Amino acid sequence: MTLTTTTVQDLYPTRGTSEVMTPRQDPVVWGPASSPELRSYERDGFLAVDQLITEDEVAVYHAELERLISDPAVRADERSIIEPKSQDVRSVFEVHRISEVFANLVRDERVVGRAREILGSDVYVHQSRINVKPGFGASGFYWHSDFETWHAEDGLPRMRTVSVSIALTENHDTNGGLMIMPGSHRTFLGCAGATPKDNYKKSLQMQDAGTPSDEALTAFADAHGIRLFTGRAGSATWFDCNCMHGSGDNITPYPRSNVFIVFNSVENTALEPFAAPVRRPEFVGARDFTPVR
Ligand code: 6CS
Ligand code: FE
Repeated sequence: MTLTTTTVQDLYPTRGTSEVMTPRQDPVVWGPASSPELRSYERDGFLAVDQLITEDEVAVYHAELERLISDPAVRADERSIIEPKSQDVRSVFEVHRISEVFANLVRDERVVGRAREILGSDVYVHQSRINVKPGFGASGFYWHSDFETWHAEDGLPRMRTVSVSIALTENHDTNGGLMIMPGSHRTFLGCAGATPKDNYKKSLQMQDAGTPSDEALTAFADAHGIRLFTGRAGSATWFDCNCMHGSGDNITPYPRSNVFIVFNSVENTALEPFAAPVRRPEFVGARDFTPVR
């Protein structure tokens, strides 16, 4: 019997000795871009939706977020990331599995239907999280491409992954909103610097490995500009896994809470990390590829 180890080609090298830019080798919309929305998503790498869920629904999901973050068992769970300074809960991962309320949101046709349309296949949840981003100093996320991490550390081979961030509180232009560089999704920025072991423990608070250089960020910003997303609770931003994005600190009294769901195509399931010594835990990078039904 011959054992064949199929070595998968790494189309997007990253975390070597120096930064390397690779043109995107994957479609953005994996099916016919048959609507103005899909065409603008394909062009920009994102789609802003004024109201994805109603105010009443926001109240349900916001109440569930509050319930989760005030549950001592959730707070003590490894799925919860705590703000270093204030000791507030910053994020809770895998909410689609620990909360029936958020599991329903994932299955909602307005959510999973759009993900299937963009990815052109059945989808499963690679990651979900609630981000509380409380006021009075919650820190943001420095510039990064999610796919760079999901490729390097979770082993996603192709750019066939889409995220949706649904606002559960008002996203003002002052309270640390999501910023994306429009069109940046068409270039993969391979970052310099190897991934330390257990990197996720640090990176979920403040990313280090996988951080672009000032020169690369300047080139991207000069070429693409920067768009800040604001919107009322219930609004949403769909964005491609390879968008260069980040968010600022929130020093206002107004929390910027959202629920963030990452859909991956069932044709693009996680392999072994392409540039990390070990896999991340399943609550950050799913290994259950059951399609969302
Ligand atoms: O490492 C990750 O998977 C997470 N980190 C950030 C800053 N964005 C994407 C994802 O939630
Ligand atoms: Fe991100």
